[in-house]
Amino acid sequence: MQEAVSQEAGSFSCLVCGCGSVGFLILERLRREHITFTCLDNDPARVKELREQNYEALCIDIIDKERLSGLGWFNVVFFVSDSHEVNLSGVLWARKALPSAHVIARANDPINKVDLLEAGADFVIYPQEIIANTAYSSLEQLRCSGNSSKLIHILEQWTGTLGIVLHTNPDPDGISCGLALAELAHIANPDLHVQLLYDGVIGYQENRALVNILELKLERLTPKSLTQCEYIALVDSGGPGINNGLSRDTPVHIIIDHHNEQQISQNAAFIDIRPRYGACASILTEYIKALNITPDPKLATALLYGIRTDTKDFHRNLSPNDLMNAAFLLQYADAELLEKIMFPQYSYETMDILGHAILHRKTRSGYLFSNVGYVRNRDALPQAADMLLSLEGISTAIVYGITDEAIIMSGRNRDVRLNLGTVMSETFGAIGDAGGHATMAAASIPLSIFSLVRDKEVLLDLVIEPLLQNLYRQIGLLEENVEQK
Ligand SMILES: [Mn+2]
Repeated sequence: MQEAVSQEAGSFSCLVCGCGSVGFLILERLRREHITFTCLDNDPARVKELREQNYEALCIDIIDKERLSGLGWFNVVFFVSDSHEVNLSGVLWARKALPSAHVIARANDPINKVDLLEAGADFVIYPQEIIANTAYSSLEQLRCSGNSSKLIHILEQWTGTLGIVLHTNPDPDGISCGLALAELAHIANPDLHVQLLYDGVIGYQENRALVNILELKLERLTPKSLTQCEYIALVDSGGPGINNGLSRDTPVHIIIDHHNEQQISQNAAFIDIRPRYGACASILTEYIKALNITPDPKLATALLYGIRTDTKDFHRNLSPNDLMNAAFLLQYADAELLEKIMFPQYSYETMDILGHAILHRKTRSGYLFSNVGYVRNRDALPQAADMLLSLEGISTAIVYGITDEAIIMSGRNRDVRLNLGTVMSETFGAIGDAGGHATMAAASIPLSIFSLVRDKEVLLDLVIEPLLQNLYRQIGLLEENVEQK
């Protein structure tokens, strides 16, 4: 789906057909904004008046297709005469002659609107009072926010069910993005059914609080739930199988992400990956802004919380956009709701894992490693790594443990010379799922047949050494000198 404007970058021009009261307001606005345009009307007297006002108006009848075709190429074409039949004929012509142009038509009643849309108009406006402003804002949106318009345009065309797949063990950033995309899909296309799907567990007491307090309906990602989806969207994940429960060959239609993993070749209709952004919620907030949508308090609160947690309260991977988007959301967010989500109680298990991580830490040259043994709640690992990174003298903290299915690692880093995401992916990418950002990364190495071993901690002790040796080698640490401290 090509964007109309991208065809002739730099030379943006409009054609205004019909220069009555509405058309004239549009001309004035275009001139004020220094946008190149051509205008025409079929009434010689009107054309004369326009010329007296320094508009180079042409005397052409909209139904004269030959003369219209001689005018050349335009990015946007307006048909805003008083006559519905004339406007309709113009739309039909433009759809054929200028297939990639954005066509805006004026309707005099709702039935006209349906006719014009069916004829291929991209946007239909009425009544008069708002015509000029609406027309201009659609033009502006088209120019400034190609991506959000494109997303809406794609969603509009779909029928059936859209499955929004969150990542494995979804975090607030992913959850809020799923919620935002569902809202955009609902606005673009109320008939499109949307399901939020996830696998793993909703760990972290704050994440559970987010889901419960906002009363979100998240469903399990299963082969059955997948077959019910005609379309799949990924938020906060760069491709199928990258930190989500999809197999790598699952066709995916939308990808919105801020991680910089190597992207698997994708034929998705919509891909927007911005590694510069601290949170994926920031990207979704920009769509909301560009589309002039007022987010409801729940959505604004969720997105704000997503940005806050992914940037660790504006301290980590922060971009100016994250701050501006957070400021935008703040006007709509519910402070009381945010308070409830942010300060829930810790579970006993999380507290135990944090305690274990502190007691079993080993450090060397600014690196800290900690074995937390068998865990059910894997989300306690990044919390432990976060906490241990604040220990004096530590620039990189890596916490590891074992679940029923995998050996898991979570790392946090503030040493600018080290890209922890790259280290993890180079060390463990071949045998598991691994990657992340320079400052935060994770790895998960499946146990496969060894998942049958009953004593997982013994298994971990048996296999962890060679894995750690590889990691030490990657980061240039002499393995024998990692000591308890
Ligand atoms: Mn994220």
